[in-house]
Amino acid sequence: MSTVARRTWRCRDHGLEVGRRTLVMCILNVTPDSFSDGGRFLDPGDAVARAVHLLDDGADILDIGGESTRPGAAAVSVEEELRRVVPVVQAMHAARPGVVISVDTRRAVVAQAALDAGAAIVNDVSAGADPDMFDVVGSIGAGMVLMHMRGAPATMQDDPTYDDVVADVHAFLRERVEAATSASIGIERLAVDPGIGFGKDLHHNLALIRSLAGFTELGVVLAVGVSRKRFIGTLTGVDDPTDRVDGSVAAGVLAAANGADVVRTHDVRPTVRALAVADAIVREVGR
Ligand code: HH2
Repeated sequence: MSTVARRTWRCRDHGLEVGRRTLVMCILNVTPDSFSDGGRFLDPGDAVARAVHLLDDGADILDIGGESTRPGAAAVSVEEELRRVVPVVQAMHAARPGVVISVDTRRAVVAQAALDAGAAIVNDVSAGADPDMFDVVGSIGAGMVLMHMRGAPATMQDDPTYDDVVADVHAFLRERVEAATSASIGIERLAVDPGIGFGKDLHHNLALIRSLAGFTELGVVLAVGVSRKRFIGTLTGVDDPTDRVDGSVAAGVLAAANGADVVRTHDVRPTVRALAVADAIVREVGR
């Protein structure tokens, strides 16, 4: 029997129901260098066509990013990040006004511009490190994802070590939730994410996915991104990220079974179908 509490994730004027079934956040990287879809959607027209396709496959949230955070990724200027992201948010908001758009950024300036263009969620892999970020999110009532990352993308995979990865990530996320709520972001607007692959080795990633249920105690939405990541390649022996769909779906399903409310993915159709089955078994509901 399901023990997942149903509640509403408030993101501007959207109320996303979580707990009944697992929500799917689809990934649209408008970057030249993202590890699996870089360079494919740089043209805004191509990006919008891709987004429409992902949404038609059943995604609940569209996550648009203009900076790759893969290990060793090159830095991007603010101007370039704005130039990549804002036109796509604008075009998608115009094409599908009801769609919940998330912007994957660490910069408050980019978050503000994306929110002005119609985004409703800020997905911040640095969990609000930019001193202006909480003000930007709080003043407009946006949703926010606070993700754990060890160090910076350029160096985060250089031999990451923890005393106890699950306890360390949990303590960090608790502190960031407290910082966000102290900065006047309502708890009903927050999500946390353990940041799979962000300064973690294979065993860290597996321990975190195995222990997700403990993060639900933070009392906010729990999001997880496993899609096509390196640990899937390590476990399956598949080098090409676009060929890691089945391993990604397996990890996404187990994340959901272990308590994730939102699964972030490049491969919407297989993920939605797999979660329909998983949710029916674990939560006794259909999509
Ligand atoms: N992973 C990536 C980027 N953003 N956000 C959250 N909340 N959780 C994640 O696990 C996460 C994230 C990295 O994946 P991707 O966007 O596909 O690659 P890149 O950073 O190279 O653009």
